[in-house]
Amino acid sequence: MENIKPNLDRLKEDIEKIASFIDNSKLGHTRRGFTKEYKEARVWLREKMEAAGLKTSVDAAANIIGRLKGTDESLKPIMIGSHTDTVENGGMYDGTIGVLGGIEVVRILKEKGIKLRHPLEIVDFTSEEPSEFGLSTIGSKGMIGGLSEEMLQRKDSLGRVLSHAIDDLGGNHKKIKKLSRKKGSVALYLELHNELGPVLDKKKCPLGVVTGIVGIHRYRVIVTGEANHAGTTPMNMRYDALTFTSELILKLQHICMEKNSDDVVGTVGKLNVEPNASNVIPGKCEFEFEVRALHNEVIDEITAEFIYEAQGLSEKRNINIKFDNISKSSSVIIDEKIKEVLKKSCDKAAETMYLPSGAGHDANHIYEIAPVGMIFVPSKDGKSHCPEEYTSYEEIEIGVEALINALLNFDESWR
Ligand code: HGY
Ligand code: MN
Ligand code: MN
Repeated sequence: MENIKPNLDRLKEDIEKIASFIDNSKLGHTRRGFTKEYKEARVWLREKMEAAGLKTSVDAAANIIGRLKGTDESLKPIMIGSHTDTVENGGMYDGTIGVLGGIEVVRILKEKGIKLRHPLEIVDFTSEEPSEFGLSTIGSKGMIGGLSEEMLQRKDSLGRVLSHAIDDLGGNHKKIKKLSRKKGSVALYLELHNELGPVLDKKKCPLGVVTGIVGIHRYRVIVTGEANHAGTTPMNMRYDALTFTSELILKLQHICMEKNSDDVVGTVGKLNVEPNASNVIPGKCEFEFEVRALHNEVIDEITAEFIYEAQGLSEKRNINIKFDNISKSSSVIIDEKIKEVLKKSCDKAAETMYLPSGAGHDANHIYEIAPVGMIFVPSKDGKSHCPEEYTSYEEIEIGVEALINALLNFDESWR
């Protein structure tokens, strides 16, 4: 069959349009989940889906779903998805190219008169990035019934409750569990994403087939020392929560670097200091850390070692420490058969290599109910989650072409 390419001008217009729904007071692209910009972007997105011929709905977890009928409606749907929220001061491609690329696939199929056997669902998953509620991948967790009552009751800094925020987006938190998708109810999940890392760009390879996706465990840690006068308290009479926290941060780095049998990474990316004044010894610190690896056992091992070491240090310094798990997503190893079909589909579009994903994705959760596959396009200089994030339109075009090939191949052969 001839190579089917997306209409790049149209796709480009969509990518640039959604990039206009941002918080202009921030750097780069900021469209945080549940904000005004996010809601406006999603109204526009839903209209785009309808215009492409998709029948849209919003599920209980506020995911926007556009459905295209298949010629055999007894088959389970193939799902293509990603997200349209961003991190703060983020880039314009993370997530958006997967959703908008999916809509472009639908338009191309229609123009070419191609009918799929399977029903097709294009999904914009609710708030994929870590949200103000201390939770990421809210929509995909919700879709599989993985949002616990405790999670739904979490509050953001303004005191808003997650369950209400989901309802406000058009979801229905009371029905999330009941209406969740069960194992086997989706034939296959595909996601096109920018790599968010340096491998493809460095190797000058336009396409990647993902072999596995890291699992992520996140914890909130509260360190309680004693605030006191920064001038009058001698160095050996202090219970400084921040110097202790610094020791912990370096400890996590050390443990992760020592463990080089697997590509494990650990990060403290969020830290609050109280009272945060130059002449007061910090009395309290609150930070969040995450550990990621391709094997869940490695994450468990590293986390256990860190917590053990931290507790030892806490006794030594007489400073209290408390750990709370915020979230755990399991790693994914992609099925051999899926990798094979994706490789064949990508090879037809451009040179392709296999690589793992160091970023987490909605696919981590959808994997609980369906086989998943991911295609990556390059991120220039490996930059992402920052304003410099960049993928050229030519690279996005190749990615969508590969996605079309993959969809057609799976639609024909997938059981
Ligand atoms: O944090 C992540 O890995 C993803 O970009 N949400
Ligand atoms: Mn991201
Ligand atoms: Mn993403």
